[in-house]
Amino acid sequence: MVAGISITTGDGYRIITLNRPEKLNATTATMLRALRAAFEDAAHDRTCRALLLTGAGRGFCAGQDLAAVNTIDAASADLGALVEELYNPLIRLIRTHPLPVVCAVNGIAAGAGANLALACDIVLAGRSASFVQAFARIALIPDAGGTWVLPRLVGDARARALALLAEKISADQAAEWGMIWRAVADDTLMAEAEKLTAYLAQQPTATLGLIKRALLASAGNDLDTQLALERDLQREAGRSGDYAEGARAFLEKRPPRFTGRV
Ligand code: LHQ
Repeated sequence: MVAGISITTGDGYRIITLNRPEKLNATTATMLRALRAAFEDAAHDRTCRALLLTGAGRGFCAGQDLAAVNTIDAASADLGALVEELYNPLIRLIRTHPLPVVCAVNGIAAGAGANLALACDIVLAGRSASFVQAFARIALIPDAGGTWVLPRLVGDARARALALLAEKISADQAAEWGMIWRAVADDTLMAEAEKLTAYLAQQPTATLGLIKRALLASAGNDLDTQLALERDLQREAGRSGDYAEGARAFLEKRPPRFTGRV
């Protein structure tokens, strides 16, 4: 374990666990730096083809550790600097990460903890987990990408109510609204999340990275720009050994053996 996170390795994937359970994995600067290093390191490991993010204990992440920020002299505390240094690079890194990132939300995901989960590619949550945009309760605005991702996931009306009321919603409600991929039984969460991550690790992961790029760009592109991007990325995908293997395996009626390289 390093600085509040732990990393374990599976067959072709890594599990990154927020590991400060006594504080519901509330994030400190050292933890956020370690988290960023873990994502960066995985991007450079050719044997790692998928990532799983989860939390230890009864919570996923309660957001920023409020005891670690200056609440006594709020006027002199620059929370913008904290966001810029610790959260923004991490959210950018996950969204642009070349590997698929699964998140297993094992309990409460609050504030920046909720938005950290929502930055991941495929989010599963245990039925007893919940999500709360807790920021307004302490007179802050949703950060860690919350104001960007929420309206895109659940639509403007729900995003507004979630952010302004700071009401907790259940995993089932989050799944019903399309905020997350699926809510599953608590006792099967980790097994299901790991199975999904192991599956992704055997897929054409370089192409999955291109899919992530296209989806991210679509948020700011008009149709013509997006069609041009699809053309360029499809050209890249079509030159990969994995495409040749995928098409060959289909024609030979056998399962493909992907390498995850372009
Ligand atoms: C905590 C925290 C926490 C410290 C639980 N900090 N200790 C903010 C500022 C700066 C710049 C960047 O951006 C941000 C972004 C943000 O994330 S702001 C939003 C921060 N998060 C929150 O406001 C949530 C605060 N936590 C809660 O409302 C509750 O703890 C929830 C609803 C998450 C869980 O409630 P319970 O299940 O009743 O657990 P608990 O409250 O008893 O918490 C367990 C322990 O964890 C407790 O410590 P203790 O020593 O008393 O046992 C809490 O103090 C501690 N903890 N969240 N964010």
